[in-house]
Amino acid sequence: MAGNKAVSLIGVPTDVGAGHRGARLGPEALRIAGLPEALALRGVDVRDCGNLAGPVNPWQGPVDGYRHLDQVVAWNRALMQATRAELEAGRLPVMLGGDHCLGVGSITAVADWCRQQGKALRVLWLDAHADFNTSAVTPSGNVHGMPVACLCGLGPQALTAMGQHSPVLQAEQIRQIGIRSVDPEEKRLIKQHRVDVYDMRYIDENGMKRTMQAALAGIDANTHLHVSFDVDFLDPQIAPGVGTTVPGGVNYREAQLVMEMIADTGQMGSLDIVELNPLLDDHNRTAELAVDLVESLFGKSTLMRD
Ligand code: 6HN
Ligand code: MN
Ligand code: MN
Ligand code: MN
Repeated sequence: MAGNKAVSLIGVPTDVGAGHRGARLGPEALRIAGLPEALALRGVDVRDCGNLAGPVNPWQGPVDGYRHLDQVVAWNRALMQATRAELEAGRLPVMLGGDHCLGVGSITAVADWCRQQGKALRVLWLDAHADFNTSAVTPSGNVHGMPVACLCGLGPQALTAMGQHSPVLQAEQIRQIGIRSVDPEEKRLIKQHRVDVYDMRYIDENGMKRTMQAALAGIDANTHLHVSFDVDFLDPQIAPGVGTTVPGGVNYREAQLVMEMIADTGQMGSLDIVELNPLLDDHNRTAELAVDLVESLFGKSTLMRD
């Protein structure tokens, strides 16, 4: 059970990959919302590693289809090293973002570690967006729209080959849930690479229980489950504190069920919490909601079962 594991919080205060500034404040907002205390109350041994250091956001336009690529690479390198160190120490890394470009560094470290341990890796990508753009097709140049493509080997070498193996992931290791905003060329790439996408239409038609049963199928005791939780997965009415809100998202009860069903597998080995932008939030309520959901990920059930 993930709840018995020792957890390390790794703050990564950057928004170099985003189109709005403010996600750099995410780690502090999550701490102030009580994340360390909430995990400790669940019996988790929590170590807060503090925040990583990295380059400032130059706030410039795209160059060759990427905004701030050098800075994105620097932050991801630092995160990859920190994540690897916590995994090697036998701890479950929880990355406090920061924008979603950071998924490259955290998941590259996790994938290397899984290979070394002979573990299977499954990535759950909880997001309104598919994050599968490339420099050729991106509408924005923002690298937070590209991490899944990078992990599948599409992107600049500095991001696709950070770890010991490239591509880092095969598309069949990924399940995307909550998707409702995909750019036209991005959609073509997702289909071409056969990424397993449970979009909002699928969730509406099948319900969240069946969606999660499908997304979690095949996970066994040898599976390391990495959860990459982009807060814009949630409906903006309950989670306004993100730069890229998309209406029609996952509601509170659905989100709780997602987290509870992940907890029930007992296989979560690493977690990203990304895209929280406190400057756009309402009195930190999105951060508090994220903490509430993370409690469920670590076994706090709203049911009478426990
Ligand atoms: N995120 N598809 C849009 C883009 O600019 O590439 C939005 C990406 C949002 C990324 O929220 O992590
Ligand atoms: Mn994302
Ligand atoms: Mn998103
Ligand atoms: Mn709570």
